[in-house]
Formats: sequence, structure tokens, C-alpha cells
Amino acid sequence: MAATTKRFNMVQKIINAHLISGTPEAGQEVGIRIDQTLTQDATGTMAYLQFEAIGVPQVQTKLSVSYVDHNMLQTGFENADDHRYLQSVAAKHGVYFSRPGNGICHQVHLERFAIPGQTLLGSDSHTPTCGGLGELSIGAGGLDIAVAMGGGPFYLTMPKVLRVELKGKLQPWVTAKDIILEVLRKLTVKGGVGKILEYTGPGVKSLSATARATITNMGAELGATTSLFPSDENTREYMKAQGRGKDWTPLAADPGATYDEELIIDLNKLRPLIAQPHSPDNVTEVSKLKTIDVQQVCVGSCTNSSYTDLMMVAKMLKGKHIHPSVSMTVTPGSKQVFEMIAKNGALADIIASGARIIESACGPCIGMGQAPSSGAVSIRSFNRNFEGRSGTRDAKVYLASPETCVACALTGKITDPSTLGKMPKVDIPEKFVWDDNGIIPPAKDPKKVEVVRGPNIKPLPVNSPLAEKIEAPVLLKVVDNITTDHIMPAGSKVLPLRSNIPAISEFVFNIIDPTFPKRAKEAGSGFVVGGENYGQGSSREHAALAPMYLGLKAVIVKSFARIHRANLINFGILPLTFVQASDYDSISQGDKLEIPDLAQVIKVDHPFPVKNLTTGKSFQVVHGLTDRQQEIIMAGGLLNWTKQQSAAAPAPKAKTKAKK
Ligand code: MIC
Ligand code: SF4
Repeated sequence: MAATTKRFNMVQKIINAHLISGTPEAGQEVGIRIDQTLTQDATGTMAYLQFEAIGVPQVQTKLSVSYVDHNMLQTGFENADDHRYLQSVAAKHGVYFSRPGNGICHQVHLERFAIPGQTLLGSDSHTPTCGGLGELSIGAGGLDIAVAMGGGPFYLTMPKVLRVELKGKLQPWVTAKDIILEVLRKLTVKGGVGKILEYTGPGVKSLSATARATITNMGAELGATTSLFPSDENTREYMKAQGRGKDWTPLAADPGATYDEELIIDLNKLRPLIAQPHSPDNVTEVSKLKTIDVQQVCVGSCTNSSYTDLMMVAKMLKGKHIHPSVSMTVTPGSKQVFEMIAKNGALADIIASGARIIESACGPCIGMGQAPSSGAVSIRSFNRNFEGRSGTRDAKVYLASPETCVACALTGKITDPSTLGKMPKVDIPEKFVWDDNGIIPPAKDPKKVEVVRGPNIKPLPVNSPLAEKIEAPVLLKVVDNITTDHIMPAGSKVLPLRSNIPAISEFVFNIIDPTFPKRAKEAGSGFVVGGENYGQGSSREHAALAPMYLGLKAVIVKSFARIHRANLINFGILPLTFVQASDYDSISQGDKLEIPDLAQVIKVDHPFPVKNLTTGKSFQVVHGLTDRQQEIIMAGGLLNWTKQQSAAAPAPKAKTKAKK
């Protein structure tokens, strides 16, 4: 009898080739070797302060890149100081530095660095963008990146693999953005938690590398660990046009590979879609909203700012004018895109239409400028439309393709682009322009580099080891789908404080209850109680670190978003889940809760009681921590734990090439 050969899907191939510990079965914790890391400035200052604290002199990865793209407005010294720190610390420790103006981290990484079959860990939730090129790309907190740069494995609960079969062909004016909006409509913002989406099927071939990257980018909004496309001829052509043909390797699932779940999307049936305020899964057809007036349109962000996106925008705007009641901004995703549209004249067409051009950066996506006017309708090609994120609390932000954005900008109303006639054609160029002068390599002689720290960079607060018990009030009770933008807001006022935890902690939960920081400090310790999908959205570890600084000891919820739960553990905050979701209703803000014998209950992954001292009742919770995570919580966080371990064995080795 012939022996049965194992057939692997793409996720299994890459994980197997990078496995350091654990069994790669859904639900089990695995440790994987990380080939590449990326950081951006808003999370990077913390990540490098943590890397310095770990004490490894040079990064141990194949490639680490530090991008500056978020904190670009320099209205005071703070952001500029952070940029200078990031540049010097990168030079000293073997990290490539993508200087301000070189572009948005995910766009630049896709263009210049992503390699099919490798692993990428990034301190930004949209790191999965590079899954569009077949790289297993995962977002995590800065401390996880610091550990990976030091050569440590990245631990994750092995996700289920969801096969998304794309069948058929997109109709004119229907784009990659509409595919991911359809997936969001079907699965919701929590439908991807604990899963990796693997795209297959005949429709894949019709999508360019940058179109695929739009889909993998916005897979983050599903709460998915990541999303992955095969590496095929389209991938090879894109990499060749980037002068990186030699880095290309094929990646495909074995015929007959198995999956945990399946979703079929018929591309023929898709229409232009739009996500309505205030959630990326609140999706409907654009044509259904045609009477709504529009005040602002923004094209850009890491989701839709590639060369092909901007060429489409230019072709649609050529010879036309933006509607007088609309303010339109256009952001090229990278210096490469900017330079190419400038050279071929497309930029002139965009300028002539009346659009406002913004430097290559995150900009309006993270509330760094271009906050809409009061109550405005803003149509954006971005990935998140959480309440208040634009910088204007009562703005109504919609998410749509660049094509839909331009249609709205031209008419002043929400407009289905298919009403505009023939769709222009845009191809990936045979050769992109690159010279990489925006990427500064690490110093040849690191010893000579002095790391420059401005007064904005404050020492990193570190938690203390776990106490014997927690007896503290419920400082805040919140509803389902609370985002990290609720917990730790961003925007132009708050982002410059990312390397100053005492200062930034004053803004914790500001959108929900501005009295939180004061009350937390007065109480000295406390709980937060929440609903489903708590902490969805960004990877910002400040949403754990700043509450920790204010005294938060535990969060009790119906369910967590992946990255935020990991960040809570990293900073020694207990993540607890109700055994009975209905117990949520028995707790009120202000109730005093008690968890005695902490050391005992942490050691086993069993339900244990929390006493509500105010009502006299008890309810059951679970922590679901692995043995390693239990130790981390006991130690008061990952940094303390890593230091404890650092004297131990050298970084483990793993095979690095994925099987074809
Ligand atoms: C975001 O889109 O929310 C951000 C800003 O890029 C964050 C990172 C951060 O808060 O610094 C993310 O997505 O992880
Ligand atoms: Fe930047 Fe927006 Fe992308 Fe976050 S989602 S990395 S803020 S462009």
C-alpha cells in the first residue's frame, strides 16, 4: 500500500518551516522563527526602548526595518525628537531606517522588502499587507517585535485556516476593496479572530500584487491573525518590476490540502461596496446611498495608496474638477509612488482637479491632520472608520475603493463609480522607479553611534510581579467591540506622547469617560469589564501599557481581540473571560471585586471564582493562559520574564525556507 503523503496548505508550509516549539494544530501554542520585522514610529519608540532594555547588541533577524510614517506633523519638538532617536537607535543595532517622507510602512515593505514564504512580524496591525506577496505577516505589540529582533521566537495560538475561494471575475468598477468589504460584510469585525484567511481559486489570478495587498491589509479589520495569497506569476512580475526578481519564490497550497473552514466569494456578483459609520463591517452597496451629500474625500492609507490606485485616481480626475463642496486629499503611499506619478504627469492631473496633495504618510487615517468639519460626511479609501478616529467626534466616515472615492469627489454625493461610464485601465508598470535613498542602512561601525534621546523620551514603566490578591473596583464597564482607539486614542494631539507614558496615560479612555485616568490613579488599582471583541483594531501596546501605568490589574470580558489580549499579558495585566457571558449583566461600574490566591489560580487553566464584594455574589472566569503566559503574568510582564530568561540558552534555530 502506498504511504499517504501529507498535503499542506500555505499557512502550514510556512509555519512548519519556521517552527521552533509546539504542535501546529489549531488552538495549540506554537513558537515560530521571525525572518523580518518592521516597526513604525508611533509604536517603534517603545519597541526600541524595550529592545535596548533586553540588551542584545545587534538584531538577530534577516532584516529589520524602522519606518517613520505616523507621527509626521511636527507642531512641536516631540515627533522630531522621536524620529532622531529612531534613526540613531536603528543605526546602532543593525536596523534599516526608512526616513520620514519615504512612505507608509506597509506600502514600502511590500515594494522593497517582502519575500514570499518568509515570516514578518510588525508593530502595526496592518502588517498582514505583505501577505499579498505570500509572506506570512503578523501584527503584534512592540514588545513582541523587540523580542523577535533579539532572536526570540514569536508565540501565537495556532489559528484555524479559512480558505477563501475567489471564483469568477470582477466586473468593471468593482475592485479588491469591494472583495474585502464583502468578506467583512459576511464575517464581521470579529469573524476572523483566531483565523488566517488563505485566498485561493480562479479569481486570484486576475488580481495584481497590489490588489491582493489591499485585501490582506484590511483582513486586519476581521480580527484575523493574518491573510495570505499564493506567490505566483503576478507576484513574480511585481517583484521583477521592483528589481527584486531574485527574491521571488513560488508558494501554493498542495492540491487536496485541507482547511478548517471555507468561504466562497463569487466575484461576478460583487457591486461597488461601502462601509458606513462607524464600523468597517457595516457594509452596503454604494448605489443604495446615492442621496447623501459628501463634504470630504480622502484617498490614501496603507490600504489603497499604491501606484495602481493613484494612477486610477489620476485617470478618473484628468480634465475634471472636484465638486465645490468637497475637500479632497490624495496621499501617495510611498516616495516611489509619488516620484512615479510626478514623472509621468499623473500628479499634474490630480493637482489640476483641485485635490490637495499630502506627503507620503498615514496622515488623515490616524487623525494626523485633515480632521473633517463638524458632522461632515467623509468618504475614505482607508481601512478604519471608528468613531472619533478622524479627529472629529461627530464626523461620519465611510470606507470605499479609490474609484468610489473619486466618483463622490466629482459629484459631491455618494456615487457608484459604475455610473461614470467606461472604467480606465491601469497596469502594473514593467519597471518601478527605485533608488532606496529614503532607506538608510545600519551603521558599519555601531560602536561609534550615539543614540540621541530628546526630553520627550521618558523611561519605560515596568510592572511589578503579580500580587497575592486583587481587591479593587470596576473602574469602567463598556460594551461590545471596544477598539484600541477608544482605550488609547491617537490623533495629532496624543500621538506625539507615545514615548512618554506618564503624559499619554492622561488620555486613556478619553472618548468614553475622560474621568478614567483620575479615578484609576485615586483607586490605585482596578478592573475594566467589557463585552465581545474587546480591544479590536490597532496593535498599539499603549492601550495596555498606559492603563497598566494607571493601575489596571485585570480586564474581564466576554471575548478579546488577539493582539490586545497579547499586549495585556505582555504588560502583566490579567486577561479574564466570563465562563457565563450573562454574568456581565450582574456587574456594575464601581462594584468592588476580589480575586484571592492569585498565585494558585494562575497556575492552572481552570475556571475560578471572582467575588463581587458589593453584591455579595460570585461569578466564574477563565484566563486561558499557556504555561509560558502564566510565567509572564507572574513575572509582571514579558520584559521582566525575558530578562529572567535572557541568561539562558542562545536563540533557537529553525529552517527558514518554506517548502514549495
Ligand atoms: C492604526 O491604524 O490604528 C495604527 C495607528 O496604525 C495602529 C498602530 C498605532 O496605534 O501606532 C495599528 O494599526 O496597529
Ligand atoms: Fe497608517 Fe492608517 Fe495604515 Fe494605520 S491604518 S498604518 S494609521 S495608514
